[in-house]
Amino acid sequence: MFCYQCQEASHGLGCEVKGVCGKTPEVSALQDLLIYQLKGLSHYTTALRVLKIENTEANKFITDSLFMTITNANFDYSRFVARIREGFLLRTQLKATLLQHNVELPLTELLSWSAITSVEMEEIAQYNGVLATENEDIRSLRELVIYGLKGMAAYVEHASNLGYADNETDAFIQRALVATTDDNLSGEELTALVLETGKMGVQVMALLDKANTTSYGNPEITKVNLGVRSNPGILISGHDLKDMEELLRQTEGTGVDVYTHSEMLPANYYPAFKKYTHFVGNYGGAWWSQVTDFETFNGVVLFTTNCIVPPRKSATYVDRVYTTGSSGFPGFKHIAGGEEGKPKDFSALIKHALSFASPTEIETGEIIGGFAHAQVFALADKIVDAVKSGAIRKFFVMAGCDGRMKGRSYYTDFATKLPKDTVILTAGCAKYRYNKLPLGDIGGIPRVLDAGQCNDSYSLVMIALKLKEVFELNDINELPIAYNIAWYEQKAVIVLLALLYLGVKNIHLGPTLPAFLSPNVAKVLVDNFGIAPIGSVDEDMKLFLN
Ligand code: FSO
Ligand code: SF4
Repeated sequence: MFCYQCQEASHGLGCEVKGVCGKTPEVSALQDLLIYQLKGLSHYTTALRVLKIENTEANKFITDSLFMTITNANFDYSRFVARIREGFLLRTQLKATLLQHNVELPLTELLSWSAITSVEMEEIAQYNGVLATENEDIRSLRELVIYGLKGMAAYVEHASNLGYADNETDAFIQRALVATTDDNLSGEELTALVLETGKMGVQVMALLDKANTTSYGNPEITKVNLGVRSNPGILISGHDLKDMEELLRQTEGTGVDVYTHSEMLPANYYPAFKKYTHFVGNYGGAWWSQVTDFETFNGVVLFTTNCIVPPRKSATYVDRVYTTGSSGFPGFKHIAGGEEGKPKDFSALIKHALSFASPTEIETGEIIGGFAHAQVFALADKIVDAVKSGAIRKFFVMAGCDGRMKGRSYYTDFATKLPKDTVILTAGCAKYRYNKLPLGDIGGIPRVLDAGQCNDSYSLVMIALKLKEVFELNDINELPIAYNIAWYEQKAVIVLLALLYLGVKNIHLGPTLPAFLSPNVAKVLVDNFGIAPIGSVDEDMKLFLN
């Protein structure tokens, strides 16, 4: 196997024996093959699009499959085998439709390979993974695009679950997948595609923002309870708000309480969810703390997306964990999607939850959040006054992901050492490094403003653009905002590409730079965008404050 798509890539180079994330070489091979298959399918869908034929089944297959290969989303070998088989059927169907219009694509290996058994699949995968592209710069650019597409696909799926779809995104994703198979594209052309991916990332995040806020209202300032009650509970993790809604609906009146974990915390900020009295609050920390949080939670857990950590051998919670959507893990029970237009059925999970005791309390108190764009715009006068009076000297965007790496204590130390006249703008699970610290407020404005999930980084951009307008600046980079972003997986890649597309410069990226950036590609990012790795807390603090 070879995989270098996330921040945990072994030795900062790539995982070759087994994923640091727990991905087996076999699953890694099937993920590679699925991506290879998606590239082939995209040749067909792109050719069909020229004929003005849109295949919604193929569009969904491609985005959902990309999502399945995101780090920590799906470890279930059998689900990938089934998917690839489904892909073959789809390919036959797409090919036949093209033929009906007298179009036949040349049957290259990419468009004609087949595999019946899983062993054959693994064999074919050996020659079609990341390393199949020999030139390391071309490989780096191709993978940068593909990882951006994976992140984008996750957001597309969430939006589409709420009934918001746009064919332009599908067309782009598929065109870009085709481009990664084109040996005639130069480094410059692929670099342009990277930026175009960022542009589409902005569009997709805007669409998801619209889907979330139209469906559930604008996030508002909220004190989220961290303690527990005495009923049995369900802990919901991941990012899918439609699943959140369905779970709250179906648990109402059953005597089961609902708590959020990790990236589902921002669900607490939405008006539509607040009306449920059995929605208690948040339990535990960032994704990687699940190995202890799920033990003490005592109840049933539902993963709607990544990040799943393979349970330790001693884990006692395996039989009470469920997955849905693109997520999966062998040994966890999977709840498939409802038929078109019908809600998912969570009744088995709810019944299961009733057989458990209440969660063990691991902390008490509250955290505050809900500072997405509409809420911050409502406070704009106050914030602008604070900047003008000098009460707020600088904002620090510290969005992105958390992770298990020891070096991530940098972010806790950085937040702690920031001067009292600075404010942190955050989104994504990176916030767990400092969101429970007593960092205080500036004239009633909390020093940590949490906009929501990683995709709500879009809100942070909206806030920056609003401030630019208020202060009548020409360039977003003239604002007193520094970017010190933590990344982990491919959703952070699309967020980063979106920021680059919007012209944000001098982003510091940590805890380490991506292994998939070749020295030359990294140089392009450094030279054109001022991207830099993090240093020591004290050095960086000095740099940012000057
Ligand atoms: Fe975190 Fe995981 Fe949201 Fe990611 S829970 S790491 S960038 O999936 O998507 O922030
Ligand atoms: Fe390694 Fe990350 Fe790939 Fe997992 S997703 S195999 S940790 S690079």
